[in-house]
Amino acid sequence: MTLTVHHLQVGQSERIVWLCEELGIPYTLKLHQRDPVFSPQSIKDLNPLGQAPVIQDGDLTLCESAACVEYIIHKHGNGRLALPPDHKNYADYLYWFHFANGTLQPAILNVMQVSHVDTSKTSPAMAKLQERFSGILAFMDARLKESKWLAGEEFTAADIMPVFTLTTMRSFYGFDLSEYEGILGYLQRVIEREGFKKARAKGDPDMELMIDGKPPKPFVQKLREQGKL
Ligand SMILES: N[C@@H](CCC(=O)N[C@@H](CS)C(=O)NCC(=O)O)C(=O)O
Repeated sequence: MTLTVHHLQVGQSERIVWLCEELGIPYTLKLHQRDPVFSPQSIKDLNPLGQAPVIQDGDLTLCESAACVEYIIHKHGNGRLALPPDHKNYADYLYWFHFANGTLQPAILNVMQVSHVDTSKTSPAMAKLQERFSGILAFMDARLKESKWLAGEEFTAADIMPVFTLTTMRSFYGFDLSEYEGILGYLQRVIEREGFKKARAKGDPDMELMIDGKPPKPFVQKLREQGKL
């Protein structure tokens, strides 16, 4: 069976490319470009919800980042990059793995979506959502000051899940990370990994790393400069 990973460039499917490179498993990578902001027809043909990641393995087509990560780890990676139930950091692994799409990514999506409606950005609702998101970043920051990787001393899939939100997502909603030294040190450790470098070279060779404190240039601004929007 050949594993195929569909990656919508500048998007959260970067996690799956990165996972495959960290595991060193064979896979076919199919790149898709945004049209100009949302998914192209090629992704809609694979996923009725029109979102990436999508993986294919024989007759199977599977979506959702966390499902794809678990599937690949257990079907193709002999369980590597997951911690087993008898590992002392098993609960940490589960917590941080699910924190990424259960808490971190929804929180910034809330801020981003409300900011589109509340253009003054000063309403009590907006202030509350911002405060909540800052609290989440501070919580991660504290963890990453005491621990090299999110689940402990070992790099795991719990690290592959949240990095999109801390980096690439900031080109869609530009939050500042300057005050979070723990997170910035962590992102530096991430980009030094061979698996990460290989994934970036294959999946998004033209995209900047977005690991600085200050937010990167907005994705829509780049599209405007390229005359695509
Ligand atoms: N919870 C889903 C979210 C997937 C998702 O929102 N993907 C974005 C990429 S960042 C997408 O496909 N956007 C294009 C669109 O919605 O048209 C997952 O983790 O797989």
